[in-house]
Formats: sequence, C-alpha cells, structure tokens
Amino acid sequence: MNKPFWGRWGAPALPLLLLGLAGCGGSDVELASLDCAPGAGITPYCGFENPEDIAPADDWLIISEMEGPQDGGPEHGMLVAWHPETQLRRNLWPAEDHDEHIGSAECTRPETINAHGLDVRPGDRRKRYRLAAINHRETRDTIEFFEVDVRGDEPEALYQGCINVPPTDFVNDVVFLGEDGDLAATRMFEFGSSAFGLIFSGLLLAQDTGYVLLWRPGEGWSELPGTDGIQPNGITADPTGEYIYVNYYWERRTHRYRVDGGEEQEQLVFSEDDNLDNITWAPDGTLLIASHPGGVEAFVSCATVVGRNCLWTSRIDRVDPETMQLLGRWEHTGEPFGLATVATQIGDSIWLGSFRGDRIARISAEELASR
Ligand SMILES: [Ca+2]
Repeated sequence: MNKPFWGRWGAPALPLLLLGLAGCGGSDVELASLDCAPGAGITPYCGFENPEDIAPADDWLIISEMEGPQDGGPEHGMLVAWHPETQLRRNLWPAEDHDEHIGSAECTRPETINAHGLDVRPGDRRKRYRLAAINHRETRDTIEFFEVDVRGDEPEALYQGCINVPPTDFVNDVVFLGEDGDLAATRMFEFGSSAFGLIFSGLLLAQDTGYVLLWRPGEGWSELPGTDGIQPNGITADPTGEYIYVNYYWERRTHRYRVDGGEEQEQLVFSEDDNLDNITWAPDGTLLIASHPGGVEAFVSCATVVGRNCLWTSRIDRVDPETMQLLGRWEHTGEPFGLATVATQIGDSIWLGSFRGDRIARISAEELASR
C-alpha cells in the first residue's frame, strides 16, 4: 500500500529524526493540550480530527479533516460542515450525486475522502456554494467537487465528480479561478515522498520541491512557469482569477503571480522561520496567512501528539494584497490551541484550524486587528 506522506512517518527514519531533534523542542506531553477550555482570548471547539482547512459557506464552516499518523480515530479524513451557533456537525461524505458533473470521466468516485486544502465559492444560485477539495487517496491525489446547499436547517452536499491530479504530484491546496471551472493547485512535492527525504532535500539542501499547477477544462493540467519553490502550500486567488497568492511552507515567502503570463510579481518575505500554511481573504479585502513558526522543529515535534491539539506557536498575519505589506500580526503559544494552519474570518470571528489536533478555535477579529 502506497501511503502518501503522513503514512510514511512510520518509516524507520522517523525515530532517528525524532531522537535527533529531541533537544530542540518540548516533549509530546508538554505539547499536548489538556482540556478544551477557553483561555487567552481563544475559544476551542473539540471533536475534530486534524482540521487543516476551513472555508465559509454562508454561516456554516466547511472543514477538511486529514488522516494523521497513529490517530486511533477514523481511518480516513472527512469533509465536514459545522455551525458555530448550534455546533451542529454534519459529515459531507458519502454524498448523493448531483445532476451536473464537472469532473472528468477518468476520475472515479472515491470510497473515502482524506481531505486537505479546500476552496468554497458562491454558486450561481443563492445559498448554494461550489466546493473543491484535495483528496489524498491511497495511490494518488484527486480534486473532488461538490455543490453545498445551505438553504435548510442542515447543509446538503451533492457530489459533482472529480479530476485526477498528475500521478507524480502531492498537492496541498486548490482554488477556483473565476467562474469557468479553471483551477490552480499547489504541487507541494513528489507523491510518495517520505518526511525524512523532504526535510533533507528541502531544508538541508534548499531544493525546490514543487510549483503551481493550473487546470483548465478541456485542456488538462499545466505548470505555471516561474512558480517553483520549496513546498508550495496555501493558495488563493482574487475573485476574477487574474492573480494568485501562494505560500511557500519552508521558504517563508508569500508570492503573488499573474495567472496569465506567469512570473512577475510582488512577494512578501518573512524575516523569521515561519511555516506558512493556508491563506484566506478577510471580508475587508485583506489576506490572512496562518503559520506555525519553527521550521522543521514545529513539524516534527507535533508529529507525536496524538488525539489532542499540539500546542505549538500559532501566528496569523494580515497582509495587504496590493502592496504585499504586512499590516498586523497575532501570535499565541500554549493552551488552548496551537499549530495553526488556517485563519478564516466570518463576521467578527476568526476561525483557526490545525493539521495536528482535535479542535478548531475562535478568536475575535477585533483581537487580531488590535495587534
Ligand atoms: Ca495547507
């Protein structure tokens, strides 16, 4: 069985790696949250499994849950809708088929959804949203499409098919480009790479591991030239799909590119050792970048925290999408939430997720704006 990435943490290299880094950070016991109580202006909501990405659909949160190592929980991830007021949780898979499929005929309906990056956009009709989600299947990655209908008391997801990602590519995140079905996705590294190999090549040798992939219906996949870097991670686009914004996980930079014409463009280089993860739009038109500083130490230290949230530092940066200047920063270490991978604003709430934990968390937008 060719388990991608996380499943390969169990390789013999991992214990050696952990031993080598043991002096760098806290133990898994120190880093594991003890309960689910609010504190430090943060309100956690537990009962999730590695909620890596969060996107709004009306007043619902669409949440991706990722399979993790040694979880003892669900064997696979899930796509979830969750309501902040009622705290109602609904799994969106398995889903009924939609009348209209937008995937390709070669891509087969999955048995399970091990969700990673996702994008949600308003659809043609009121309270019906387009959802695209990365799915890490056993033998390759795919992108799954849904229409999510939030008119009723409970959300309904209808499955609209999928597309196969090139078999050599492990993708992290996806974004719709405009209204025509075009997509961009971050090819993070080669499919099947081991964590040890990635740390060695990316951090020690500073070798590029990925780039931005474009999908156009009828044309298929192509690489966007000039986007190579070390572990491209979160991606978003402006509403027209003209510009994309890409976070490079182990390269501490956020880059804006023109989709039509490649290269160009502004970038923001962070001075510290940030692991830049997902990037979202706030309602005021600024960008929110979630990161967990600490380079490989953060990543490895949290790998052994099972069934609880890893209390590594979370950092949220607000960035001007025009000038690519840093406008503000919120940072927190310790209970009740850590290792942020996404910050998504709905109204006056900012919702945080993590690729290694049992909870999402709320902070107030005011709290972020005051920093
Ligand atoms: Ca991500």
